Amino acid sequence: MNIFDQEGATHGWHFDDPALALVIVVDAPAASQGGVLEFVSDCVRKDQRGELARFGGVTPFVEAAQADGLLRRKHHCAGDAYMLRADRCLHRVTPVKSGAYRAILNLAYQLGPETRYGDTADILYDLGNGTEAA
Ligand SMILES: O=C(O)CCC(=O)C(=O)O
Repeated sequence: MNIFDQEGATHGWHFDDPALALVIVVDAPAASQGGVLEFVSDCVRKDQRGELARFGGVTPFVEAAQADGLLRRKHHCAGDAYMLRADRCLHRVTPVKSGAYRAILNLAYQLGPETRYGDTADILYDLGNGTEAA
């Protein structure tokens, strides 16, 4: 369960280690208060992890995705749920503003017996600055 209850709280751009994320939104602020899901949408066609190095990091990759019309934004309300191919699809939740509260439950599913763990979610767990994805 992830709770954003402080100004600036964010996931930062990352991949998940498990392939699928079923996210149930427990509470969410208005879109104007942040907490909006952003993702690069061609993850079904290709695994974006491999693309990051070619682009030289997260920022140029996201800028290129935006230029190609692949950057999507989706605001969710309390009671919404969505499923994301989270291991192949770069995504983030935008920072929440002061006084905003967002809580989600992420049910994570693997697709196979082998698990590869990375470090792109470090910002989420306060393990790094999260500016680069591996
Ligand atoms: O809060 C969300 O909608 C996304 C959750 C997420 O990115 C994660 O748990 O890895």
